[in-house]
Amino acid sequence: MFDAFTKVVSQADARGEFVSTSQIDALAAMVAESNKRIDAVNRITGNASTIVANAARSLFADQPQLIAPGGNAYTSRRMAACLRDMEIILRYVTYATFAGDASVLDDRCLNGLRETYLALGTPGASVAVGVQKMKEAAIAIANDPNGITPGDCSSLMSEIGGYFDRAAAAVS
Ligand code: PEB
Repeated sequence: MFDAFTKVVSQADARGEFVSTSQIDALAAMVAESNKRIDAVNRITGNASTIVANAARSLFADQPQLIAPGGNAYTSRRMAACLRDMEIILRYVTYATFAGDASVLDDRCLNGLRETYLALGTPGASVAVGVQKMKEAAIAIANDPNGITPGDCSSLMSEIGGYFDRAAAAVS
């Protein structure tokens, strides 16, 4: 598990080189913008249950077969497992956002997830739709200019979107 700094160190060490000035500049820029990152993590974390519940409601409205008898989210036990999975994925996206690096998401959440869903008979493509719905909601909340010092968060939002896309791609 890396963050943006340890990733650069690990890559430099693998080449036997010092950290380059361009890498230092990039990390310095990340530090300069770090309040945005922390605010985004805070907002997504504070709204996690709303993000999960609304995304799940919308997924089941679009794909009612999931909650019909025989569906993979039918029975309270499976519904609970489904909501829990969405929350886990969202939680790892917040970790990756905080760290500025996807490796925690990859190593601890997405690695083997496709195979797990295949073995369970859980439709990965539907999980991916749920993840995309969480992405829209999370970015709308994190990027809301109200109640916060306004600034340009476009590159951070595309970074966060990329973590959701990575999760969706890993299961679909
Ligand atoms: C991954 N999900 C499930 C299981 C595991 C995961 C390991 C099997 C064990 C269990 O049931 O608890 N666990 C989860 C995860 C990590 C982890 C992401 C990462 C660290 O440790 N069903 C649907 C929807 C979807 C869904 C499409 C969006 O119809 C999910 C939610 N996951 C779902 C369901 C089960 C499950 C298990 C329903 C239970 C399946 C079953 O028991 O038949």
